[in-house]
Amino acid sequence: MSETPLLICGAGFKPEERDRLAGAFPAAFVNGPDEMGSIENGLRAGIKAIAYKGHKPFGAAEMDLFPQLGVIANYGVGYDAIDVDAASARSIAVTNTPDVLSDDVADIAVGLMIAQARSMVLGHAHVLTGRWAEQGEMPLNRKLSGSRVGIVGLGRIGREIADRLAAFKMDIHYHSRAEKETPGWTYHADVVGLAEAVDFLVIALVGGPETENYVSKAAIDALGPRGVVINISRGTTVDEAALLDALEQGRIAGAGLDVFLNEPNIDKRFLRLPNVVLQPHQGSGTVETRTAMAELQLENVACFLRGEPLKTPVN
Ligand code: 8YV
Repeated sequence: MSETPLLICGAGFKPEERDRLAGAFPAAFVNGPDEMGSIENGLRAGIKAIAYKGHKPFGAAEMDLFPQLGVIANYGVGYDAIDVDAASARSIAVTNTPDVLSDDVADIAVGLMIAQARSMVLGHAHVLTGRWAEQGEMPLNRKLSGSRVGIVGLGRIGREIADRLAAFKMDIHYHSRAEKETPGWTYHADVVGLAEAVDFLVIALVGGPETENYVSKAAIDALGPRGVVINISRGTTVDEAALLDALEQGRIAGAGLDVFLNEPNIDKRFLRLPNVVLQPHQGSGTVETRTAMAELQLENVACFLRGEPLKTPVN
């Protein structure tokens, strides 16, 4: 093994996550793929594994900087920032951190639905500003239990969301590439048909070019004036401009969003909307889950550097 086989890449790593990786293997650090070009040649030549955290593009040009690179271990289930085809073409393995975060992301999706439907952010302000004492009850809001929900993408996270909402006695509809074994749930072959049939549309897709604007303007229009969009996947999966137009014009009832285009510098139009609940991409952001994600990432790095099979390969 060369002296420094590991590159830790990502300004978002917490100090303890960085220390843990660097404690396991001699490591260098950069803030993002855009800084890889400035790593000194000798160091670059020895890098065999990269632990990556972030959403900045990591493509072929960056991979080619490291002649011995064999694995990119991503911190996160979504690896849309990494050009996996380019990695495969170079025999570089890519790993991710599935399963360990599904509960938390599903919890946030349900939390956003309840917060949006029950006006919990407005309710909080009603208490804090003294309006409750001065003006009395806040305006009535809307029942969530028993309503109709459509899940776009019934993968690991989508299914966790659906299971939770089934306990809310909701009528579960879904769209995915193929119909699944889901007794009592209704499959829709297209998203517009799904949106037409439900009031809450929850997006649980993978990111990347194949799902860009998957929830289109037509789907948002089909949702109608009682419709609420919940997105815990990636900002790219919905036509964000069409969503903003519909929210501003009251053509849908609202949205609960954990993900956006251009995070964290999101479109300022979101900040002026009264009918949204917004979160700073914190779906997996609990101490327990982030610890498990960091552990799985490290395990993948360790397996690779020790010549053992990878835990969670994606290519
Ligand atoms: C991020 C996520 O990984 O797992 C995913 O795909 O979106 C998140 O958990 C997290 O924000 C770290 O970048």
